[in-house]
Amino acid sequence: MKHDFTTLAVKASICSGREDKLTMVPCFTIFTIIFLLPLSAIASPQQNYHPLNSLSLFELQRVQTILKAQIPHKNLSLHYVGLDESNKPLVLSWLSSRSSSSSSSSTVPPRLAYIIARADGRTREITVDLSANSITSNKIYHGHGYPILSIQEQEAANSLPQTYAPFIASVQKRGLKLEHVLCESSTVGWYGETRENKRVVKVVCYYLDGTVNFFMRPIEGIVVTVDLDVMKIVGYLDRMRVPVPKSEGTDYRESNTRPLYDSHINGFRMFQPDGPSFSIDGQEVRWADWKFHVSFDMRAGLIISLATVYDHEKGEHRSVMYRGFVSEVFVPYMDLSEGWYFRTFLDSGEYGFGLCAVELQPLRDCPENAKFMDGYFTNQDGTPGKQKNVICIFERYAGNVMWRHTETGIAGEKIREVRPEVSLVVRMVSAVGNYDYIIDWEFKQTGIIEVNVGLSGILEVRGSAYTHKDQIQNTEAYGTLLAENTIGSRHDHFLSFYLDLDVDGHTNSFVKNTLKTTRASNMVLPRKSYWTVVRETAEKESDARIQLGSSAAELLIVNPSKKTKMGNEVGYRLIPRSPAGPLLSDNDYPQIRGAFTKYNVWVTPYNKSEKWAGGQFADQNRGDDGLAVWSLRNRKIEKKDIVLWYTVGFHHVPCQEDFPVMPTLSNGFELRPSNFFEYNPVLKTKPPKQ
Ligand SMILES: *[C@@H]1O[C@H](CO)[C@@H](O)[C@H](O)[C@H]1NC(C)=O
Ligand SMILES: *[C@@H]1O[C@H](CO)[C@@H](O)[C@H](O)[C@H]1NC(C)=O
Ligand SMILES: [Cu+2]
Repeated sequence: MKHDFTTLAVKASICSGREDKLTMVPCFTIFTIIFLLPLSAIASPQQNYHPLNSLSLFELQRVQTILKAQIPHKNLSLHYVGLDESNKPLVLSWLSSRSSSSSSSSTVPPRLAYIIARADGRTREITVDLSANSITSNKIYHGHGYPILSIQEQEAANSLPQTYAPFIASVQKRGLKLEHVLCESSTVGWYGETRENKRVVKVVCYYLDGTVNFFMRPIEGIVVTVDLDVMKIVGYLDRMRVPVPKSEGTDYRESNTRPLYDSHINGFRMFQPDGPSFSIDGQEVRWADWKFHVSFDMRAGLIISLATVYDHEKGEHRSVMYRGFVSEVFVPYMDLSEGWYFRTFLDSGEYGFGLCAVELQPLRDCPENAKFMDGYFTNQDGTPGKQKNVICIFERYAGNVMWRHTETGIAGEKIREVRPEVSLVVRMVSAVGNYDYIIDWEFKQTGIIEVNVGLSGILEVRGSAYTHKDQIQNTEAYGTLLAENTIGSRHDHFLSFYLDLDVDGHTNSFVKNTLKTTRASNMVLPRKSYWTVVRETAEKESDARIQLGSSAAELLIVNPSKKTKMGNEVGYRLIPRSPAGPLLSDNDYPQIRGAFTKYNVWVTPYNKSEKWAGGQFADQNRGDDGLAVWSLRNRKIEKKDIVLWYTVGFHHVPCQEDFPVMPTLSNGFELRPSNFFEYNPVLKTKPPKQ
C-alpha cells in the first residue's frame, strides 16, 4: 500500500483528483492512447456530420499528424485543442438547408481546429483546416497570460520536490517520510508586476500516510516555485512549522468509514418499462419537444448548442439558445498568509474545466436510466485521449408536480387535475483538484431550462497549531477550525455562464422590468401603495450590467420583432436562484482578473472570439482581456444578436459538516419562457403512462 502511494505521489496532477487515482492508476494512463492511423482512414466522410460536433478522435489524431509534419518545432507542447467553430450564420444556414432537405445548395461549414501550443518559451495560436490537411494560421501570441496547464507538465512539476535537497530536509525536520508526500501545482495569479513573469506554478505538498484524503493533511508552510518552461525549481520557501493534521477521520472511502451506520434506506430503481423517451443521434439529442446538441471541449467541458423547443400551436421548432457553457470559474481564497495569498484560481482557463471532467459512475453519479457520452482531448504531445462516460443524459422523475389544480368550489363536482413533472438532465462533473463541480442542464416540458451547479469534493484546508476554537483569540485564522490542526479556508466560487440565447430568432433585446413601489393617489379606497412594473430596454452594454439583490427586477431576453397574439414581446426570463457578488475591493489584483464577477448579469453583442469571461489566456493574466474589458466598449445591444452572461456565485464559509468531504452545495438559475407561448405549453400535454 505504502509503496503504491509513492508511485501515486509522483504522478498526481490537479485534474487527477479522480477515482482512478485511488486504484493507483496514474492520471495519464486513463487516457486511451490512440495509435497512429493513416490519413486515408480518417479522410472518410464523417458519420453524423454536424458543424458543432466536438473534434472526434480521428480529427484530434489528424491535428497531431498535421502539426508533426508541418511545424518543425521538436518540443511543441499542446495546451488546448478544440473546435474552431464555424461562424454562426454559416451554421444556421447549414441547419436550415438540412431541415428543408434541399441539400444541393447548402454549404457545409468546414471543420477547423484551434490549437494553443508552447514552443521555445512562447505561446502559439494555430488553426488547422481538417479537410484541407493544412495549417491556415500560425502566430505567436504577444499578450499577457498563459494557456491551460497540461496534465503532463503538472505531473512533472509535482515530482520535482521529491529530489530537491532542501525539500527533503524540510520533510525530515518535520519527522515525515518522503514516500508519503504528494504535491500539487497551484497557479499563481498576478499582483501588479509590470515585468513579464515566467510561467511558474507554486507547488504545495500534502501527506498521505493512512488516508487517501491528502487534501486534509497539508504540509503547511512549504511553497516550491517551479518554472514550467524549463521544468526547474526556481524558488523555495519553508516558513512555518505546524503539525500536519491527523489522518484519523479523513478517509471517505466506504471501506474505510467504519462503522457504517445503517439509516434504513431501502434500495430503489429508476425503471422505465418502455425505455427512455429521448434519442441521441450523433451528438444531437431529442426529448419531448426539445432538440439540442451536446458537445465536449477541453476547456469548457459540456456545451449545449442549438436548443429549440417544438411549438405545437405553431407547428415549428422555435429557437431558444444557440450556445451555453461554463465560461470561467473564479475561486479566490481569503487567506493572506505567504503560503496562501496566491490561491486565486481561474479553474477553467488555468486547469481546463473539460480536461478535469471525470468518468461518471453509473448508478451513483447518474441513475439507472442514464445514457453516457465520451469526451476526447489531447495530451501535451498531441496524442488524443478519451475520457469515458464524461457526460450523462437521463430522464428525471423526482416526484414533483408540473401543474395541478383541485377545484372544490363547484357544488357536487370534484375536479382534480395533476401532471407529474418529468425532465431531461444533461450532466458533467469536473473535479478540479480538491473540488468537484456537478453541472446539470435540465430541460423541462414547460420550456424551462434549469441550470444547477453542485459543489462537492474536499475543502482546501490550512494546517494550524490550533486544536480548539478558544485558542483563536484576536488573531485572523482565515477560516473555521474543522478538526484538530485543520482550518477550512474561506473562499468564493464564481461560475460565469455564457448564454447565447436566440429567443425565436437571433435579433434580441435585453429588458429589465423593475418592480417599483408606488403610492396610491386614489384616496377613495383604503390602500396606500402597490407595485408596478417599469420596463427598460437596454440600448448599450452599460445598461445591462446588473448587480442583483438591491431591487426587485425581472430580467428578460426578448425578440422585439415577434409578438404573441396578445401583443406581448416573446421572451425568456433569467431567474437567478441566490446571487452572490465579489467582496474583494475592485483594485485588488485577483478581482481585476476576476472582474467578470463585478456584475451578476452582463449582455454583450455576439462576437465569436468573446468566449472566455476571464480572458483567453487566463493563467497569470492581468485582467486586460475578458468580459469586463469587452463590455467597456459599450456597444449597442438593442435588436442585436446578443449573449447573456450570468455568474453563479457562492461565498463559502466552511463548517464542520464540510469535513472530511463536503455534502453537495447547490446554486443555479432558470431560463423560463415569458410570453413565449400563447398559453401554458403543457396544458394539452399527454401525461406519461402510469
Ligand atoms: C526538448 O525536450 C527535451 C526533453 O524534454 C530536451 O532534452 C531538449 O533540450 C528540448 N529541446 C529544446 C530545443 O528545447
Ligand atoms: C470581437 O471581439 C474581439 C475581442 O474583444 C475584438 O478584438 C474584435 O474587434 C471584435 N470584433 C468585432 C467585429 O466587433
Ligand atoms: Cu467552497
